[in-house]
Amino acid sequence: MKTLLIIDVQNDFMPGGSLAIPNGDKIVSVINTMQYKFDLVVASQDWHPKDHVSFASNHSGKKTFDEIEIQGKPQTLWPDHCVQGTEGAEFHSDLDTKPWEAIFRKGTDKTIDSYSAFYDNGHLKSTGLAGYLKEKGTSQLFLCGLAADICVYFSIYDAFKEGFACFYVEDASQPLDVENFKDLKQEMIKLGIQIISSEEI
Ligand code: VGL
Ligand code: ZN
Repeated sequence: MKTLLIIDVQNDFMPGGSLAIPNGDKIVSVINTMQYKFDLVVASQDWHPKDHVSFASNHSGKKTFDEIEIQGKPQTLWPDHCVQGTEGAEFHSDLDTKPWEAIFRKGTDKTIDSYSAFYDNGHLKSTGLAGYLKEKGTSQLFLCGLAADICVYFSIYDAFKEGFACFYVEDASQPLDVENFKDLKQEMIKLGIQIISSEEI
């Protein structure tokens, strides 16, 4: 059974947003078309409280994109983004959410960041997504969205570890940092994750 998992296609990650991904808006129409080819469609939504630990604004003397340590783990400090209840946290207004069966929110705990839609960055708590997908009978999991080198990458990695056959849909995703993503893509290929285009589905 084929499931599509759409990662964080939200206003703050769009050009003009607080944590803009270059060409982030280009994937919206691709997703709108391809999602009807799946048996099940689910999405994740980055959903932070205002006082979230990943925001540079909550660390005096630090600026955005600084690296700090939190509970012994490296943490990039981001601009405020996807704050619960704000316009920036909403999905892109052209995105067709009708076929989505469920939305999994992440990053809701102010003390830890959560790039993956499955687990927080410390792998301490599960969102329940892996269990949900398994109970629904997912065998093949297709992932897309924003940002390819951050939340999509970490979600794919966890999905692979959970035993799903994973496919990365390249034209339905965009990275924050193209150079960084080149290496991550090679890692994905080594793991056995298939890189495909939406037309191949
Ligand atoms: C993301 C950085 C911080 C993402 C979320 O969706 O890729 N990146 N929070
Ligand atoms: Zn975030």
